[in-house]
Parts: sequence; C-alpha cells; structure tokens
Amino acid sequence: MRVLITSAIPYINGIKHLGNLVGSQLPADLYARFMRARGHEVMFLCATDEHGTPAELAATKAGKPVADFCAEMHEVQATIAKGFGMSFDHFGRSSSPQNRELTQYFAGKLAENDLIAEVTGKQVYSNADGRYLPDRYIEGTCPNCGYDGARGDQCENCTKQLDPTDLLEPRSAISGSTDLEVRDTKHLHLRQSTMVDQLEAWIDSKKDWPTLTTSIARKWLRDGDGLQDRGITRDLDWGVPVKNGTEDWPGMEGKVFYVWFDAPIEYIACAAEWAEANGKSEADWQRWWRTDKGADDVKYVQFMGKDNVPFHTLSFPVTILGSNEPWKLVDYIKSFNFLNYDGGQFSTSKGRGIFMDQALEILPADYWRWWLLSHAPENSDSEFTWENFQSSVNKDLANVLGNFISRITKFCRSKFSEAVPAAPLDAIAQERAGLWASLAPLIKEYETHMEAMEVRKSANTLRAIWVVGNEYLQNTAPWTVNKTDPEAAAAIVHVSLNLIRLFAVVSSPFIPHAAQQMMDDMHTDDWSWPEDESALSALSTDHAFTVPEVLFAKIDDETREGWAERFAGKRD
Ligand code: B3M
Ligand code: ZN
Repeated sequence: MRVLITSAIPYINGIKHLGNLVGSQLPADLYARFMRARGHEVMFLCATDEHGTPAELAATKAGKPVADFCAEMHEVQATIAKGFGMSFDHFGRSSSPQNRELTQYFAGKLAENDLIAEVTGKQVYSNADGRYLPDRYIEGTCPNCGYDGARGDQCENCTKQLDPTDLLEPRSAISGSTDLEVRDTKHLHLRQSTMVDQLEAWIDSKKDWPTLTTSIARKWLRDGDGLQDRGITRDLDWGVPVKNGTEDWPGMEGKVFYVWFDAPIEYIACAAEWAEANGKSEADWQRWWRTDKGADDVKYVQFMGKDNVPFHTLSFPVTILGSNEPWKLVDYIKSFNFLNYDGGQFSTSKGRGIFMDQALEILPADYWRWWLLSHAPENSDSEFTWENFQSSVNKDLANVLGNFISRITKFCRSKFSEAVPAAPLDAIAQERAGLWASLAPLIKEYETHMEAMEVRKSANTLRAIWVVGNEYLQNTAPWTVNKTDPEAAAAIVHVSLNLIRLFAVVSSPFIPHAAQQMMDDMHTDDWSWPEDESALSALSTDHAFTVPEVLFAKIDDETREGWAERFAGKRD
C-alpha cells in the first residue's frame, strides 16, 4: 500500500502546547511509523502555517519583519518536532514558492469553473489603527455561544466560523480600540454553497469515518442557514498575492488570499518542496497527489483537532473538487477532541499548560509520547494531570516495560554472560511456542487497532503485550529453575532476550527513542515485524548484548510537585 499522511500544519506564531501536539502531529507520526514498520510506502508531510493575521501579529509583537520572524520560527518548530521524534518526510513552509504558485493555480481553476464570485462586502476598518481588521485583528463576543474572546475568523470556544462583522462588541486586537467602522471593499468569495449536495454525498459515503469528523461536517453543512460562501481574500500585506493562475486579477491589487485558503494547499505544495529538497522530479511528487499520475492507489489520511474539521471536510474539498482536476481527495480524516490541562484549558495566549519546548527540557520525548497517546482525546475531551502522568510513567514505562528488560538482562549477565545463552533446542522451541501463543492474539489485536487509528486502544493492547513479558517471567521463574535445572533456565532467558527485540519493534511507533535504545542494547538492527514465532529467534545463541542503563526513570512525588508548581502559571 502507499499511504499519504498529513498533520494539520501548526501556525507559525508560537511554540505549540501538548494539547495541539496530541491532536495532530503526534498521532500522525504514530500512524506513519506503524505503516512503515508494516512495509508500506509512506509519505508523511507537515509544514508551518505562515500566513494570515496570527503570523503578522506575532511578528509585530516580536518587533521583527514578518518574513524574518517566520524563517526563524520555522527552524524553532522544526527542531522541536525533531526532538519529539516526528518522522516527517518533509517539514515545509506555506510561504514557499511552490505554495504560492499552486494557490494561485487553484484560484484560477475555481474561477474558470464559476466557483468564485467578486463581492463587494463589508470590512471592519479601524480609525485608530488606520487599517482594515480582518480575522484575528479583531476580537469580540461570539454571536453563537456568547464567548467574549472570539476572533474575527472563528470562535475558539464553539468552533463556529465567523466574519469580523458577526462579532458583538468588537475591538481591535492591535490597539483595543472600539473606534471601528464598516467599509465596503471588493473581495473574492468561494461559492461553497453551490456544492452542498456534492459535499453531503461525499461525506455520507464515508461510513467508517470517526463520528466526531462527520458530525462536525454535517453540522456546518446543514445547520441554520447551511454552508455559506466564504471570503478567500484579505486586505493584508503578508500572504499569497491574489492572482488568477499566472494572470493579474483586476481589482484585487494589493490583496492576498486568506490563510485558510492557502494552508491546506500547502499539503500538496509540501510534496513539491520535498521533491525539490531531495532532487526528485515533478512525477515523483505528483504520484502522491494526482490520480492521473499514479495516486489512484494512494490512501490519504489527515490528522487534526476538531476545530480544524470544517476546513478539511468542507472548504478544502471544495477547492479540490471544484478544480475539476484529478487531485487526490482525502480518504480518512482522524480528528481529536481537546486535551485540557489540570482543571482548565491549555492556552497559548495565556501561556497556560506545558509547551513542546518545555516538555523536552524536563523529560525525554518518549515519556510524553506515551502519556499523550495513551490518553489521546478520541471519544471526549481528556485531561492532563501531573498525578496521572506520574502514575502512567511509573507503572507502564518503568514497572512494566523497563523492569522486564532490566530483570532479564541483569539475571542473564549474573548467571550466564552478556550474551544469549545456549540451551537445548527442544527446550528453546517449547518456551518459544508457549510465549508466542500468549503474544500472537495480542499482536493481531494491536495491528487491528493501529490500522484503524484507534490510538487509545492501541496503547492499551501494547501495554498488554508488555505485561506478557512480566507474566512469563513470573510463571517460569528462571531464577528458581536455575537452581535445579540451569539448561531449562537458559532456555527461558534465551527466549526472553528475544522478547526484548520484539518489544522494541512493536513499541517503536509509540516510543521510537527507547525502542532504538533497546535495539542498540541488544546489538541488533533487525526491525522485522513479528509475523510468527520465528520472531522470537532473531537473536541466536551467543549473540552479545549490553545490560541497558535505566530505560525509564520513575518520577518521585517531590519532582512531580515541583513541575506542577512551575507550570501552573504563565510561561516566562
Ligand atoms: N494552522 C490551525 C492550528 O495550527 C491551523 C491548521 C491548518 S491545517 C491546513 O491549530
Ligand atoms: Zn462561540
């Protein structure tokens, strides 16, 4: 199979918190790593979302030209993503020349197919700031839910897409001024409303999609007045200049496309950036994206938080379908609820919660990966608490997985040597068969959940696989057996050491760094997936290993309390 995977592309304006991570990049990485481990060809793409008001506002705050700010922040985000083990094939930039060209190209195609209207509409102008206030340049009260921090493009609280003129009691996000007036200016509208039936039929055909995805899509498709046409241009300096393909667009001089129009197109452009960065051809990236150039057998999966679902189930498909060209449409959208932080919300603007850079300062990535994925907010919102984090790390990683590895390798070193011990072949075969009988159904279950992107269920099954190791040692008690029958003990140890390699292979999508360490300690790079009981004989007699350093350290109460205090308030 060929699998194209994209994660929602993070805004450039700041470092993401763990709530953002668990809803997009992290589960996408889990799936990408699993699919590669199963031998599929994977293209995993992500990028920074660099246009629009969030970027401009943040650059102004940082006192830097917006292009410089974006270039710097892209590097910062790339480094942090790498630290978390994101296995992107490419981490692109929505401000790339490739995206500029493709965005203008799609706009041209949509215009050709009569899906763009030139509309003279009402924009909010701030007298105090001397400029228009699109999107996040304006804040106020949400007309849908009453939240008083709603922004001009969307309400963060109820996810409703908004126009600046929808806000009640609006104020400028730059100066706070309420001296605002509504002026007429010309903009391009995407005529989404003409495609409601086509979109609905498409969504209805996706029987296996998560309810979270389809219910949000249906809601915005039919609720109230139904799907509205949306402005896709803005009065801003920073962005993709409005063009009709390669031609100027009369009346649109000095305007740019709306960030949500060009951001999803970056998924495509990112593949083109990948090709350029790796000396590949146009055909090499188009075989992922053009169904007339080989992408008809690609499975395309998107990962995102629920607030991004309307844009991916409605607006972006309008761009793709409306182009009337054979571009690849998404096959599956995995969406997530929100992760809360210790009795409240994670908040970028308030600096509340744990941010990706801070997380890596206090613990290695795999501790976070394990907790976040095993508590992924799939069926409802979930909550990070320090107690829960401590207990997960101590129980699952240190007591179950770490303890098994440490016990068996130390026992082998003390009673035999730092190598897989010799034992009678029939005794090894018998141990192997018994252990495989316990593992096989769990490995099948794990594969099924991972293929279905059931993240929590996958984590639970992986934990159950680890537990098999401890149970095996408990039941066979090689330290007791060794006193009377050293050959039988050697057979148990022989098979248990092989189990470490198997654990590394199946755990690597969740905890890639620890898995690599386990493989290094076992002196092997045999990453073959366990298909049958031969998976327990990859390391043969006399194969040397190294007793590992502590794989996962426990978190004590004092440390936990210190962290809880440090991350309670505003980040510095
Ligand atoms: N940048 C939202 C976010 O960072 C937005 C996603 C775009 S996906 C094309 O949460
Ligand atoms: Zn709202």
